[in-house]
Amino acid sequence: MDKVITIERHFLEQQKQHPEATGVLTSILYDIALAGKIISRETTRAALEDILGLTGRINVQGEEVAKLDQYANAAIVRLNQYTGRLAVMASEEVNGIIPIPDEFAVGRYVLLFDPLDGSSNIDYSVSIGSIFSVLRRTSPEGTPGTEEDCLQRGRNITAAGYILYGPSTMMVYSAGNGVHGFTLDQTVGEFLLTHPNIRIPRKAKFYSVNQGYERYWAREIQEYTQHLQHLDLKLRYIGSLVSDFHRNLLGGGVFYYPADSRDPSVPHGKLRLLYECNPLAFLAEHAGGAATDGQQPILDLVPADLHQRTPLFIGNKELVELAGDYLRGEQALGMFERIREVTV
Ligand code: P6P
Repeated sequence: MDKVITIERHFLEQQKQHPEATGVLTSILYDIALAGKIISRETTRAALEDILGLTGRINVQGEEVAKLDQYANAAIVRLNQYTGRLAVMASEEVNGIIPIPDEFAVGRYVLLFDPLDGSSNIDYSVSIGSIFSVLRRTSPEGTPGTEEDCLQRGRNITAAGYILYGPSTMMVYSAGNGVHGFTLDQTVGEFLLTHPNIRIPRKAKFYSVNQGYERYWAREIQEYTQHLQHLDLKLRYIGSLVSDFHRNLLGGGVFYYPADSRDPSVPHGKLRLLYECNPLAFLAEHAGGAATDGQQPILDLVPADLHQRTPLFIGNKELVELAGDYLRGEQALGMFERIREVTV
């Protein structure tokens, strides 16, 4: 029988590799894992407790807020605001920054999160997920955290990950030393290490994109997609980013949500830089993959707004780079020599 390693034990082992570590980041990651267990319990019971469905509210993204969205957001805020570990938080569900209430001490870290991504799938029992990233504050210690603390390049991320609420609940994270996956054992309430040192397989199996929007894409992306089809990749698209990313992380493939002309008010694609693209790009790069906006690495983008959107190409490094080749006009349909070795 393999060693049984809980996520807490793993956090501590990772911390030991940083002699200067004070244990604060470890505690933040533990609090996020605890929030994940609580949210997992609620997503499982949602239909039974009539908290399925919508609140009637519209969030800052102009999207209908599901009751579980609201619950997940509140759970993460409540579990983190009083600990004295954070200077400020920001959420995909909240318009501005989430300051630490005056009655609590202010800490050195910033927590950015999408409390329940893919929530439109909740009513259809499709897997959904929470996504997070942790960064060091840039504003002076002891002062209230600021929006600038949140508007940092993804390259500054200290740790990031997601909790996937699917057939099993999994937490996948990286603190910059490998990407590691844990599965929740509901009987003991512990996340146990099941996927150590995840690396994106070099041989791609899947491509993931909403082809229902194909007519709204740039011609280069239409050709890129035909190229992927010629490589006999399977189309797998759940419409829940965490699930689509997780499958490609483990099985090998590329996910993309390109810019499209569908809605002129949203010209850069639907996904949010801070809450979805940066944390997953951090994981992808630490798993040997890549993530770009089609032109440059996601992690190098300098955010100008808390809810900034960006096109996203993420997963298998060669397939992500191929998208850039098409967008720069360096690749055209039919030139296959560049990535034949990736998929044959
Ligand atoms: P579409 C869910 O709402 C989400 O933000 C991501 O989880 C998912 O990848 C994307 O939107 C799906 O968007 O336009 O294909 O339905």
